[in-house]
Amino acid sequence: MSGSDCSLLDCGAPEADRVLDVGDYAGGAARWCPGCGDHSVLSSVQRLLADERLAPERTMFVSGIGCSSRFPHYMRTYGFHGLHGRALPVATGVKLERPDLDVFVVMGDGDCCSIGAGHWIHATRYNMDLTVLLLDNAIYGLTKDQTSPTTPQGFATKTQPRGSWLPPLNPLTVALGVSNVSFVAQTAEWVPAHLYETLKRAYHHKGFAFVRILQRCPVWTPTIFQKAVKDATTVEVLVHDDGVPAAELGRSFPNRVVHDPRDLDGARRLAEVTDRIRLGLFYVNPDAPRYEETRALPVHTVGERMRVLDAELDRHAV
Ligand SMILES: Cc1ncc(C[n+]2csc(CCOP(=O)(O)OP(=O)(O)O)c2C)c(N)n1
Ligand code: SF4
Ligand SMILES: [Mg+2]
Repeated sequence: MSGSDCSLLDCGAPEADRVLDVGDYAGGAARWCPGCGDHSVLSSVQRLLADERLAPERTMFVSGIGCSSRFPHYMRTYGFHGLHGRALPVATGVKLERPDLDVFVVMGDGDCCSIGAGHWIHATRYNMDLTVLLLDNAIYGLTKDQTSPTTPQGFATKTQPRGSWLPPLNPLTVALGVSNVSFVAQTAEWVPAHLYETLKRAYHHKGFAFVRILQRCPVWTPTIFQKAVKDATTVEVLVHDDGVPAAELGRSFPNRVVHDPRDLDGARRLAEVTDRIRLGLFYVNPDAPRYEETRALPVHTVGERMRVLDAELDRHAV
């Protein structure tokens, strides 16, 4: 659409002939603080949409409430800036009614791991075809410095000025512990090549593609990723032919761990480690059943429905 008068919804050109570039996916000017990691995620997502030639009118961004949840405003696609913690139920409804849409979900750590945790667990199990981004800055950013479930133990905030009392929740091990989990990856917004490849791998996964993105908040948690940003040797990159391509990271990230992302037990072991940061695809199962498909089975009679239900339950029986 660049250089033409095409609007989001009324482009005269046939879809196949449209030429879209990154700028065509840019919405309003982002109002995040200078240096906020959300800017980097936005750039990567816009680039992904341009590279994948996604039709803006068939692409949807759903968010909750938080700094990160302003994301849909900055995309020139459809969007739904919802309620704190409720991005996933909205996205589930959208995808059920409009399976033809590409649906992206953007949540903060408070959004996803605190108030929205119940939705997160069940949405993981439902495994609907959504690309789900957790922008984890380990703090409630928008509401100005409250401890979140992922705040490191001992880190002082306005709500826990003597330091967070508890060890943080680990979003990776939580996601990997949910039955029917189908895709779990971790990346960091300050490693744009890895961020982009991870988003791309997640977008192409058919199912609930959960990506935890480590995100700097220079205002409230300026120190927590400092070591990893300054010293790449404290980071380990998961590598595998079926994983997130990491060749572009070149020599800057020398520490590599070969990990087959089909290995769930291995993924759980790798995700448990908290003394260093690991980036890559922890787990993928492209065959996990998706709710939109199991729900849409072409059955009509009660007997047929019972048989399908029995077969589905038997599949999960130990
Ligand atoms: C039901 C409800 N509870 C609380 C709030 C207040 N609130 C808005 S955003 C937010 C936390 C945001 O933190 P996070 O989800 O981590 O996003 P960030 O701002 O860090 O990107 C809270 C507690 C709200 N808007 N609605
Ligand atoms: S408060 Fe933190 S998370 Fe929010 S926009 Fe500013 S830097 Fe980003
Ligand atoms: Mg946050």
